[in-house]
Amino acid sequence: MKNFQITTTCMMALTITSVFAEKNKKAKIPNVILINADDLGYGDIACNGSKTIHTPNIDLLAKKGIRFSNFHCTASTSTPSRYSMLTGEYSWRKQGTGIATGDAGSIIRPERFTLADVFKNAGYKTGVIGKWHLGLGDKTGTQDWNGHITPGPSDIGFDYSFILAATGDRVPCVYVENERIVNLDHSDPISVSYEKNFHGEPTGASNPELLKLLPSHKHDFSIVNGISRIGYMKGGKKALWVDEDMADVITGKAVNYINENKENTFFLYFATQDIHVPRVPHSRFVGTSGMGARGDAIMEFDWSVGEIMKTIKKLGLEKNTIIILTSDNGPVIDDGYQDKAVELLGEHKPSGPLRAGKYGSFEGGSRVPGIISWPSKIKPGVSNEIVSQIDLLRSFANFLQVQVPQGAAPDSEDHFNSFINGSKGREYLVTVNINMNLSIQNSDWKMINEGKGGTKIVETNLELGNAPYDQLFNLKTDLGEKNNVADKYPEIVKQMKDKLLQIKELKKL
Ligand code: NG6
Ligand code: CA
Repeated sequence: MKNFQITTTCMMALTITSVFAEKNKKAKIPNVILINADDLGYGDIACNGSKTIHTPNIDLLAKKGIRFSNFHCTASTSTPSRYSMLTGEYSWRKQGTGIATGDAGSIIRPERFTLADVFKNAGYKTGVIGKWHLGLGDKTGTQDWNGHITPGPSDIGFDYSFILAATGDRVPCVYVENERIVNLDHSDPISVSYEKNFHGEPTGASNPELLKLLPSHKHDFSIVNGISRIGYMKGGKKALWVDEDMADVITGKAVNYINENKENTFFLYFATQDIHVPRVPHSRFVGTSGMGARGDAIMEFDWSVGEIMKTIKKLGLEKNTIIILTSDNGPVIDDGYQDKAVELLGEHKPSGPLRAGKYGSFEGGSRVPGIISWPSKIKPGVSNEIVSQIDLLRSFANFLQVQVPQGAAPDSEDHFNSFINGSKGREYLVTVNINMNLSIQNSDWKMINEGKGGTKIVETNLELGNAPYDQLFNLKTDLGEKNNVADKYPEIVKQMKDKLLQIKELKKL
């Protein structure tokens, strides 16, 4: 009887889904392309006020859509930020959502309802191309890299995937297409370890003479393409990526994906490796920013955005395609390689007017570029409303009339109208830093909860915002978070702390 009930419920869900999918098809619902850059700071794009960088394609996108000045990811590092965006759940509710190794098991388990499921249930074709960093396979360190690496993106709503398992600086340095390594020669199998090196394999630490880019800290394990990484790998020579070609490869895949799906309605999650380390842009971008590898990688990212824009225009899809451009966390200058990013930075301010950047609790860590264009519906402009990537899930679900299962996406709110016409956004937003310390903000105030951890990552020269006491900043008058006014406004600190507690407790899964 129980089984019968479950089956009936499932079938009803399927029927409802397909009715909506059919209806949506007829209504010419928009394609959606979500471009997520890696470590791109608020101040790294010209349209956010920077005079030191040239980003013509991103600026054009902003001109056609809404540019948000208060657009947030939920965490100042990649894995938790991406986790929240795809699941609609704050990462700090779930263990194991810190920065993932390249051999991490799937962090978003197959039973989870995701942003990709929203689109899939609405009848879209769904694809992810680029940086994944959410784990693959069942358990950490046990994947069959030479076979079907499952579970993976196809288990959480993506029909198609062409991804890097983790990041550019972590092994395995191969592309994984639909959960299988691309160009794998089975006579040269791949082994991966985050514990120990494979016998006789060179590393950055033991063989620096083999390196074309030296590490500045850590990143001295296995060597691939003359660059030492985090983690050890062996084999798979034909499958190894060439960093200089990565933007061309993934942008090419994204363009193909759009071309192949021009008759369908599609959702493409395009997550670039730019501008994360190692920053090794293609030679045609080298020297274009006058700022060294970091600036050149921004130029390369801008090019990728332009290729996507050109493609939808050429196919006549521009009017009815929503493009969302954002970043997974704030900026960092030296993140582990001697790429002269610090020396050549000049006057450029990667966080713009914001304090600090990646890893930390200050605004530079989680207030990121945010642009949304949809030429047939959006009136171009600027919005100062608080919006967050975590709300994409419920916003699109409600827009597409897709039912979010009970208990799923507990922190995601419907702010479709804020995304599309800049109307009132979120009231409160919680963000988390690398030390798991929480902050809460509204449009006036930001309270960084007392927490543990050092004040700075010395190697990256980035403030973390940790303090053993509460900090309060008035974002309206002190966007740069220079003056901690917690002592002056204890009642506001209390109100923010109470709200944080309420959010923490009310929404336990
Ligand atoms: C850090 C790495 C950094 C980068 C980061 C993840 C060291 C010292 N630093 O641990 O280089 O890889 O993890 O970045 O190893 S993220 O954008 O993917 O979160
Ligand atoms: Ca990142």
